[in-house]
Amino acid sequence: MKKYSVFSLVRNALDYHRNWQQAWRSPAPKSAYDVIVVGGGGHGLATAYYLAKECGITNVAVIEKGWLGGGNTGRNTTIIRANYLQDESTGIYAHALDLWDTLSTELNYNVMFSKRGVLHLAHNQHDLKELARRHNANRMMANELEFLTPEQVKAFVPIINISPDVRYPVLGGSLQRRAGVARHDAVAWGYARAADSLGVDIIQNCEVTGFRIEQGQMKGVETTRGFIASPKVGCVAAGHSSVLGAMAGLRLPIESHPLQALVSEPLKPFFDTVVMSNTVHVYVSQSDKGELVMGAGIDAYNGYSQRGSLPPIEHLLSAAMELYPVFSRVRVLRKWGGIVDICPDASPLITKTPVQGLYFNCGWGTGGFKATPGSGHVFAHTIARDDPHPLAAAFRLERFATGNLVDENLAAAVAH
Ligand code: FAD
Ligand code: PYC
Repeated sequence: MKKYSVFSLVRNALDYHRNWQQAWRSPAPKSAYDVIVVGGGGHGLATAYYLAKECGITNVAVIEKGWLGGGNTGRNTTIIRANYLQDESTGIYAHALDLWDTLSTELNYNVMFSKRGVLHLAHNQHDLKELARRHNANRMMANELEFLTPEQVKAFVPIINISPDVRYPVLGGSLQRRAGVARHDAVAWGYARAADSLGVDIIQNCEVTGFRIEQGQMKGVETTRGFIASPKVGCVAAGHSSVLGAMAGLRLPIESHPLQALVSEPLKPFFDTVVMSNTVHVYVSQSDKGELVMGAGIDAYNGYSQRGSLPPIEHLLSAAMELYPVFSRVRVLRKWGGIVDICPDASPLITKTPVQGLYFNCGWGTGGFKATPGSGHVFAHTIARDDPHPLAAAFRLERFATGNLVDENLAAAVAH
């Protein structure tokens, strides 16, 4: 893989990027691949990378209907944590967190993973009990969390309002110090460049419009650029998973909802951690550019809009104002939405399907960015061996028939 130096940056700036080497190729689709990955978000690109790097399958195409990272990967608030309730979730999210630690080196691309801690606030007795339960479950899995009193919360986040007189007073908090944030588009670009250098074809502006399935076996995908053959297709198309499922005759247990976020004007650094507040539906961090990055809950109705409606924004801003009164002088710069696909137990699907050679990785809902490296890693294994990776086994489609759900509605609740 080509190394870049500060001199190449200066040279490229001075010649107006005329000779800037492309980070990945844009090949025409071949007529056939060993594996096709549908969806060029972080999860799809990571899947392709690990297929090539760890499973020795390099004849792979990633088919993306728009541009890389243009889905939820480039629209999320980048919170990375591994403090879920169930052991199965701790398995996959902690695996992802381990991979985040070395991801910049692995990809030779700075994904700006910043372990600034993620603090979950409790605002009522129910929150306190839920945090305590999750806290103990994590400690039993050797996943270190710390419980903070309101005074310790105030010492950790000095601008927070811990007055008991507000609608939702701060009663405590649970802190995971090795959690944090990363740069979302760098994750997509880093995986794309690394996968491309291993021979993966990345094909943008190409929509999958159908599947060719014969006698229950995958034969390939119909696309806006023609038919492409492959015996194995992995769908990683957050927001549109149920649409793709329907193309194969599958009814997935997924609902799609818009989820919104916004940023403020850039400010000097003053908020050096991440604070999430499930009950009042607001989460806040400060980006390296200085913007306050804030998110809300989902729109209550199903939809495919990448804008979202005003009530969640109003709700989030009133909560933010109560918790952080100094924000009242800050201006909002822009807002946007993404389409999240949610399973009834708020856990993902990483699964084979009744169609031989068709696999789905979806249903990460409002919380899949943090899983990106782990999700790609175990999905590549699942596709390559046609057998679920041990960390993915609990997330099979069959759980909705057997009743072995992995209920994470509380741990995911800030945005659900
Ligand atoms: P995407 O990045 O959405 O990629 C899927 C791709 O599939 C898209 O690029 C799409 O164009 C493509 N596609 C769809 N249909 C087709 C087709 N027919 N043919 C070809 N391509 C197709 N998670 C966290 O962990 N922490 C957070 O702080 C967080 N905040 C969020 C805030 C917001 C506002 C939103 C919207 C989401 C947030 N999430 C968060 C969730 C997270 O963004 C997603 O779970 C994750 O990014 C999903 O990644 P992905 O690669 O699966 O999907
Ligand atoms: O899953 O941590 C999360 C999250 C935060 C904001 C949206 N999702």
